Amino acid sequence: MSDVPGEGHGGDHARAVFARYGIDTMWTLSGAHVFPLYDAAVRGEPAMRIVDVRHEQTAVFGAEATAKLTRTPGLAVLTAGPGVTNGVSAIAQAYFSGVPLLVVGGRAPRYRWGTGALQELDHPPILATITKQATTAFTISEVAGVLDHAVQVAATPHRGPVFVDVPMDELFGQAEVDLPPPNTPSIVEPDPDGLTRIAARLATAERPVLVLGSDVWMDGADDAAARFVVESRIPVVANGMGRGILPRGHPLLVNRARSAAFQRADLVIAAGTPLDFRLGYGAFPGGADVVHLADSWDQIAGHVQLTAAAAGHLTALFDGLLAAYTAELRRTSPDDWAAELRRHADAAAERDAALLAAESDPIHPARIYGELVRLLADDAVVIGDGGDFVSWAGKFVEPGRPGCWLDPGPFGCLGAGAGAAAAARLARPSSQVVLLYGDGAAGMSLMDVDTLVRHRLPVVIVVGNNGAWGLEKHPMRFLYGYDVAADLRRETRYDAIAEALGGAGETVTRPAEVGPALRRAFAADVPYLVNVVCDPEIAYPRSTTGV
Ligand SMILES: Cc1ncc(C[n+]2csc(CCOP(=O)(O)OP(=O)(O)O)c2C)c(N)n1
Ligand SMILES: [Mg+2]
Repeated sequence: MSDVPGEGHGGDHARAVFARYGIDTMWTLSGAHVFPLYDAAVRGEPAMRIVDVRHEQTAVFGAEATAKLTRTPGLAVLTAGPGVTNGVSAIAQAYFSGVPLLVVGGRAPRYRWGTGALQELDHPPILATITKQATTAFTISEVAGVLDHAVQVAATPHRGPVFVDVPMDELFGQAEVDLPPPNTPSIVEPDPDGLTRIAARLATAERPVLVLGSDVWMDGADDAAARFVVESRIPVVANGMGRGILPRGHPLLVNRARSAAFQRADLVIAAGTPLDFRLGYGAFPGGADVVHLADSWDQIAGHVQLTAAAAGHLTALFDGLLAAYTAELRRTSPDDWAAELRRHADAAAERDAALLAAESDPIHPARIYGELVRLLADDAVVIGDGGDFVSWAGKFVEPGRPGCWLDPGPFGCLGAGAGAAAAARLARPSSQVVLLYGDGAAGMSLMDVDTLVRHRLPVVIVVGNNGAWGLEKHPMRFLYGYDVAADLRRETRYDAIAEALGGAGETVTRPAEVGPALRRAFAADVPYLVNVVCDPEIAYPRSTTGV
């Protein structure tokens, strides 16, 4: 693909930018305002893949998951007005999760602006607070340059979504335009003195814990992080896309001993994750010192008294920290501490064994995971979209590799499931893809099983059907002694919906049926939904409410 789109409409110019950054998939739902982008996608050489969905949120969630799985910016094309506003929650989700995303919006024609054209809405002010940049390319001659810059902004740490809309008349127009010269992204090297100070503190720590978060994966630092852990022998708690950097079964992976780790630690190094509600806001019960490592300075926590912080390219950061630590005279050995946490983690796993094999009727949600985890290959992609049902997954499913776990991140928006599942099947054609839906969450994107069917994207879908918005029902009961607006129907046949849309599935009501049903789902060559009717009275034992 040439860097010179030359003569063409605005869609051709945009496509030249997409090609420059390896963006080969367009997530969209049709609207006349954006037709030139489709025209360029299908006429280009090679043609771009267009994934047309049933709701714009699925387009953006699909683009977000593409970016998470491939570490290439995702692309969603949304038609003007309601197309863009339907994408807003998913754009916010990508913003909170630091995911590079280019959202191109249609826009009412420039020559009619202010006269009441269909869907005439000024989008950038709506998007301003949930994007790194939201702007309009007002003329066709600006399209390539504005988009090129926007992709670079999205992909520069700390990553995030960007939005560009183009007036319809300009997008349909013709012009001869060159792309701006390619720009080599600058890499922010961490400050070596800062790393030396952190290494010195680590050398005196008796009970250090390292937290690996999503940005470690997104910044391509998963290998460097694993090297650092293996050499330093520090126990690890992983969250978000940091899960799998230490594969399941690794002796230093102590997610199952998380409470003990944070209660007893004297030093917590949090890498590539905000010190938010998921990490007790950075105030650990045992009063641990806290070191924050991030991909850029603007991510370093301002609300925590940090012992030290470092920011920059996370691979350079882990490698630099390892070199500095190796040069230190170690005054403590982390091995006894790691062994202590290992014992906690193993004891937790033993305690879980009974739950995972529970024969109770109605089905305990943990039983579903008891059956599922033994069927998962190392490279299986697991997607969580729901409340309690997905919290159980977080406890029981340990990925075998990095880049295989998709959760909503700190924005916690239900509804990403179908888009994420489609993206996962496309990004990992030969891997198992499992979508875990709460029955409530399922209602937000189940219609996009149609998209999975039309695009021939077989995935395994498991609905934890407790007939409730469980994660809200139980806390409301706890607070008020009753609950309201929290009930759904366990009789609802989510599998029949999948079937009606061209997929397949079955309903399971007995514990012994779960395993065989999952095996049939993995063997199917269409999207296959296993609707597991489970116990509404079981609440996930939660230690944090997120507020
Ligand atoms: C878009 C959106 N709306 C509402 C919520 C609030 N919320 C969080 S969890 C939850 C319940 C989810 O129910 P379900 O998917 O059935 O999972 P369960 O907790 O029952 O296992 C709700 C409503 C949210 N996070 N996102
Ligand atoms: Mg539910």
